[in-house]
Amino acid sequence: MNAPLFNTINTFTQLTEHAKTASAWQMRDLFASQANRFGELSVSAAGLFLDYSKNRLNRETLSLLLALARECRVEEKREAMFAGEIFNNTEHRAVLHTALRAPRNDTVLFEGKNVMPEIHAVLDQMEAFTRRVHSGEWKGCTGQRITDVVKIGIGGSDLGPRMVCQALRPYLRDDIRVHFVSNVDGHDMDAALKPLKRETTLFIVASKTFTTLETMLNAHTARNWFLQGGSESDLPKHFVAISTNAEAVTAFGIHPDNMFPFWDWVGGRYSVWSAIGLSVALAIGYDHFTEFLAGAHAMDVHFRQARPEINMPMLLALVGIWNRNFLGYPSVSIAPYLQDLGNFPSYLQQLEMESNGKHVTRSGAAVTWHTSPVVWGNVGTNGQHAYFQLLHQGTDITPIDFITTLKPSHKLPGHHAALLANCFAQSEALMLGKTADEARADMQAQKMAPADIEQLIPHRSFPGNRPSNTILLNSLRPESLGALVALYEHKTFVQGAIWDVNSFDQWGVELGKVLAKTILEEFEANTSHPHDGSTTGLIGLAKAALE
Ligand code: G6Q
Repeated sequence: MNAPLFNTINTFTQLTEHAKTASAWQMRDLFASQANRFGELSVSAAGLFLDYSKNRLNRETLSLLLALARECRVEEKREAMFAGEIFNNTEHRAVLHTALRAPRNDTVLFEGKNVMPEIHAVLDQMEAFTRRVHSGEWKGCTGQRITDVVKIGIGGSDLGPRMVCQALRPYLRDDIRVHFVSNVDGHDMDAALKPLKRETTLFIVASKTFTTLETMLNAHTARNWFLQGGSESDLPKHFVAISTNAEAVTAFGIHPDNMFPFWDWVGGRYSVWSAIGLSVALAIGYDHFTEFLAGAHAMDVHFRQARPEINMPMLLALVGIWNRNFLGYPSVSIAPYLQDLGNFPSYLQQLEMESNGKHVTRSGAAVTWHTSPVVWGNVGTNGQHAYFQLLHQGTDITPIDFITTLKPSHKLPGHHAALLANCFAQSEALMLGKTADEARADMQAQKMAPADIEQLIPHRSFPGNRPSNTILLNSLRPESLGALVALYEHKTFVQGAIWDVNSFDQWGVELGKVLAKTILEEFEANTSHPHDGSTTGLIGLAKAALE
């Protein structure tokens, strides 16, 4: 789909000019001059609330950004994705993760065929399997029920289920424990296996391609561990696979009946909604898994139907574009004020950076504008006691997404009010900063010596004017988590559409996979390939140590 290049369109020039004025604005003043700024610059959708008023923008900025989205044909591109067109143009694939969470009776066409029956056949397979495991009907090799699941997979086949299982901790069943192993570092698998018993453990090997080095090595290690005390004929009771590659699954020795398929039109980092979510269903129960899908679907409907002015993913994306491309901020920090969202920054890091960390347009021309910012972060309040110093007073300005819930899932008194107070205080402090006069008044109140006060003012005053969004959920439940993840998926989509990059390939990741295989062969077969001097030197040191 051809759209004019981002930096050649009219609104790009207008926004560039506008940003020159905006960089002098103080958010304090914007709040003072716009009485209902909070009401005007906030939006609700699918049970989520987004406050984007603490950004350096005004009504004119917003209307220019909305015009930018129109000029970049974001809505047309959105429809092309939902309609199953070959949107991933470098891999010749459709992009249909949204169909995975659509209701059974919807029609989603891909190459003229409705994909919904296939999707729901796999969901039915997942449901039947999950219920058999939970009821104890699915038995291990000695007739005992499964108590532990080891989910093996990496990247897009790991981060989603890992993040969701942590986020929905209050929903975890107490009759089954799900463990995640992703790293090829043997310490990961070793630690996971140590407390487990073969006869009550189920391994899920999740890999879209079923060729990924780390996952295949971990899967073989798991199989060898199992076979030390079990027999080949017992494997079907203890190993299932999730993949698009049936041939490789069979070659590994997993029975086709134990395979849960998905499709090449589901990108790895968009796959938690597919059979890749089987570990989630086992951990929290199938019904809660379907609530998670339903929450995402509610956000899909909103994204597809709401006018751009009140469209949450669109607005979140446009504010990000403003901060990245016009105000020039190089990174975005994610600050969930919720311990259970501890893995959410890593999840978003992959979603946004792998999707939009691109240097050419969809048609292969070099981009001459910035694409994905660096995405990083950690939970609050912990981050406050570590790197927030840089966010307040460092030389780079880093926009922050604060994410929290109005209600906790626990009943411990006092904690949630303290958490929310900190969360809101941070965005306020980042925005307001502290003037020299305010710092002076504080120190005078502490009866400090005037000479000390003047010396300390540069250190104890803050520039402020630092942007943030706040996303509020009522509580962290499967539906609201589904909506939150879908919000960021669509934000990523909109930004990729504006930057005119293919958000659904990952050739950089593929290169790393290929090169690692070559070097591994050099270790194992003691062959050598030509490399640069540094890599040759490092390989030599490792060969000597591994001998
Ligand atoms: C995701 C990426 C990447 C991928 C992993 C695992 O979008 O492509 O993170 O998910 O490399 O790949 P497999 O699922 O094929 O093992």
